[in-house]
Amino acid sequence: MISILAAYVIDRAYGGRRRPPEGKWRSLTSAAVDVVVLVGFVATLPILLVGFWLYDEIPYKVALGLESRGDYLSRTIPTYDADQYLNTTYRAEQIRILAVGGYEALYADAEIHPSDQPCCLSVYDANDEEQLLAWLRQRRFTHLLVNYGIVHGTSWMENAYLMSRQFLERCAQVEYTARNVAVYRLLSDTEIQRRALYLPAVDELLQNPGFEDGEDGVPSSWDTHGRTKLDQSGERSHGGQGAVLVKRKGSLSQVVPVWAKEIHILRVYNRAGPGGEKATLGVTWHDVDGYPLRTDWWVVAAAPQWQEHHMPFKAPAEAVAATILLRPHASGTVWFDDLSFKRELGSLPTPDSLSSCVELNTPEADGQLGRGWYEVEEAGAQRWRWMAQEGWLLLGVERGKDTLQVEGYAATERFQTGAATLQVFANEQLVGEDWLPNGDFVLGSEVPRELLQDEFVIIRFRLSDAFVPEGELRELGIIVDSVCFR
Ligand SMILES: [Ca+2]
Repeated sequence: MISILAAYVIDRAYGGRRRPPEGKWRSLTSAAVDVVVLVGFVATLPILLVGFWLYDEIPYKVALGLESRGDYLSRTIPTYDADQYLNTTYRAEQIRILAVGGYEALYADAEIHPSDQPCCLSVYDANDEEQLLAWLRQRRFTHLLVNYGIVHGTSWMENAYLMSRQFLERCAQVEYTARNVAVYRLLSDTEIQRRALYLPAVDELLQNPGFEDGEDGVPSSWDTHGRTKLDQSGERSHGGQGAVLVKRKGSLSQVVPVWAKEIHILRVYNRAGPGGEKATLGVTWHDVDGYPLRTDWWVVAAAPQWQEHHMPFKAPAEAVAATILLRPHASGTVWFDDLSFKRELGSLPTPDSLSSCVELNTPEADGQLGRGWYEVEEAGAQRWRWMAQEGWLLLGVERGKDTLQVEGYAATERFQTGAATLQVFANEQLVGEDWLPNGDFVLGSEVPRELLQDEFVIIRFRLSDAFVPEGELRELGIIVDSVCFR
């Protein structure tokens, strides 16, 4: 065990930014230490093997070459990955970090100060935005490194104005989150002023979402392009009096404020007008300068009756606004009514609470499930949960696991065509499409690394078909038992 501890001490002492002593003494002491460690290892190998799984905090795997130093540090030090993010994103002299709730100074290149040391305790005295910004700017802090694992258990930190949602939403930008640690960049005065123009006080981000206001065939708050018509007779609407008919090559759009990196849900009611079959819904994300970052497209069916569609979108980092666009897909005309665009989660990401493996036949899965799932059902010892034709969920991302495994049961004989395919999307990118067998199935899809950068990913399933069992009103797709990263 002594040798393990020796390796541990050596790694800590020589591992970070500190350099080992130079010259002859370095090589002599190093060689001596190596010999001692080697002899120690051989002597204690049996004990080592017995205690293999008991001492996760001690870097025996590193010493044995089973784990890289980076992986070991990342696993054992909560703020290590955040430090690496800062080290690779900024030059050390560019930034100055205030650490809230514990930190490891050794692994950050830039200057870092703990907020609970005498130097910085007075940051907790500030009770308003002006005082707090003045304090931070006077000391040239540019970033906050927050270890929520500690902050959430320390009421005087958690309740401080510095950690309030109000302050962080108005004056800081989340740049990085993982493992309950977040990095915030403090905004400049100009950025704060511009953000204040965007931040809404209401849940619903769209203006006039049910097309109840407008005149002369034009809905207020919406930009109309090409051929669109507001019908206020109440005879064509889904709710209230107004609905809009969008014809071929026409479109409706509106710019709304959004929260970077958060999930937003677009709800749309649509039905086919003359010649209409499908509708295209687009969300274009913009940064603070109005520059378009990306457009996410959805194509949904348009039936003769009104149909409700729910679509999750994840805002990119840097996004402050989005343009919502509605139009018929390809040709024909489509009616739209009763839209809604809201953010789904709270303001702060909740990284550690999302599991990378969800067992859907338990009620505990509810916290990660979006739309499209029914309640858990039970008969004897059996428990199961049906998905409708489409369903989505949030799945935590786990380092080194990029295969998405879906297990479930399909009764393909119940489908009209006797067969069905399942499409799997990760953050709206198609990552898998398979024919389902009749009976139990296990499907695996590789998820590209670039989709696994955040603490969670949106997984959406779409079936090519669904069925309504006799005597039931529910539309059923498949039973999903588990969705896991492996
Ligand atoms: Ca309406």
